Amino acid sequence: MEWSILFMGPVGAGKTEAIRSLSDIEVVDTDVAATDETALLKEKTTVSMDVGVLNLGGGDRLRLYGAPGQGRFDFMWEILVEHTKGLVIMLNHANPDPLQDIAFYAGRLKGMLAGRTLPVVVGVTHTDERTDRSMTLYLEYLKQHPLPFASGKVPVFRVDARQRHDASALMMALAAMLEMNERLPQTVHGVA
Ligand SMILES: Nc1nc2c(ncn2[C@@H]2O[C@H](COP(=O)(O)OP(=O)(O)O)[C@@H](O)[C@H]2O)c(=O)[nH]1
Ligand SMILES: [Mg+2]
Repeated sequence: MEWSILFMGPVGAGKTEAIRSLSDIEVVDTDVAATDETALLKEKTTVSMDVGVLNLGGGDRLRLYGAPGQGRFDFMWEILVEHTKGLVIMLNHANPDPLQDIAFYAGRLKGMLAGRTLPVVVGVTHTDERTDRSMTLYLEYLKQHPLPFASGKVPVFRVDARQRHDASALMMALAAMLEMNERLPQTVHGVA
């Protein structure tokens, strides 16, 4: 099987770094020339998107996409979200208000997914830079504000995106959820 995975989150959360750590191919850093109202008058704005591949063995692989961080590139977000089978929400623990970040992405994703559900994992980076702040922040937030587009429980991982081991743990969790989603309907169907 092959699944497309989308990494979303604020600039600096480690999306590019995680995809670089994971990818078995050299990461393609696509510079997409995008025009908006101002750009029509002035120069082109360049937005960077990452593309990588992670081989899981047995012919299974994940295609990894890092979404551009800027909210105004909505058209790209919509295309990426439409085609993705799983989501990684990356958060920077050292940002001023990471809960505001998760709320922002949750809101946008809810709108774009329009009732669809899919496996979601949360990766929290830069925990080495904010040791005074607890990880339970995220678990409590998710308990109080469950993600309506998540097909199951949303695991929260402490991730240093520079470490392949950390990023892999995130991917293994997501791959297991994807595989369950593929096989469970068949099993249920078979039993019924
Ligand atoms: N100290 C620290 N730096 C990290 C961690 N994770 C990622 N980084 C660094 O944070 C910076 C921003 O990461 P990047 O992948 O460019 O973020 P993006 O904007 O989401 O693509 C890079 O220099 C990463 O190496 C972490 O857990 N701790
Ligand atoms: Mg990036």
